[in-house]
Amino acid sequence: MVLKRIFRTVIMGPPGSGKGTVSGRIVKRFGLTHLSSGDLLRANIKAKTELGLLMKSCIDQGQLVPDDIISRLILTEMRSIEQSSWLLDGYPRTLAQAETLDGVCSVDRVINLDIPFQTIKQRLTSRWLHLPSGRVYNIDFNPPKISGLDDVTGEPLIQRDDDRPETITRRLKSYENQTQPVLEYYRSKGMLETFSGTETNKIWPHIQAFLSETLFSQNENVVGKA
Ligand code: G5P
Ligand code: MG
Repeated sequence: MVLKRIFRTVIMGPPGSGKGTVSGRIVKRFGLTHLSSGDLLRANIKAKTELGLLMKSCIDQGQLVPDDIISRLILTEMRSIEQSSWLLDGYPRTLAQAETLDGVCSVDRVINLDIPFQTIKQRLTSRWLHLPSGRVYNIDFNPPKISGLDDVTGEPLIQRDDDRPETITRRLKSYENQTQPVLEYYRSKGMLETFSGTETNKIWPHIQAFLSETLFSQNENVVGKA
């Protein structure tokens, strides 16, 4: 008999390390449900919700939004996917957030993208985004078929306000100070799997092999999308 269970995973890495790009591939290949804290915040900003308006300046300045606000937002959203296997992108990124997440569920594995900061700075200045779906493009790496337009919907692409060079530097600093301790937290629990490199296409086969092994080993089959 095939055992079916839910698989809960987190993807971590500095700003621009490819969390969104790799998440898109994991969703396509393994059917996990993707939940990105940054996409959720940007959707709130676009919809001009009270929370979005409050958080916009914080995000544009490259600072983390307060723990209680992001935790409430993410945990509310997680209720609708609790019966699916999921992939959290961008949360948790402080120790307080990691402890909050631990209080509501147990994470199975944490994928860590270890990409040099210099590589990241070059990538982010040429990133383009389809805001409604979170699909990311890059002029050098994966350009849209038609310049400035989303491949799937044909809608216009935007550049993120927090992708200005001085803001990128601040985001990397905040990653070092506030998020790297979370990596230690998961490493000490034996949950962290690190993938190092400068190119997503070279890292991806290793992530794919790791997930295939983890998800389908010992006759275990995870539950995909609900
Ligand atoms: P986000 O939205 O979570 P970040 O800063 O963590 O933002 P970001 O910028 O979204 O991360 P990413 O998802 O890791 O980066 O990377 P990506 O978008 O896939 O790839 C970056 C670019 O590189 C793309 O153009 C892609 O096409 C290209 N690329 C990928 N691979 C390659 C490659 O091999 N070669 C090349 N040349 N290009 C490549 O959070 C935003 C803000 O929201 C708040 C904070 O203010 C944060 O700054 N926030 C939170 N605050 C508190 N707590 C939380 N948990 C929060 N979550 C979000
Ligand atoms: Mg992202």
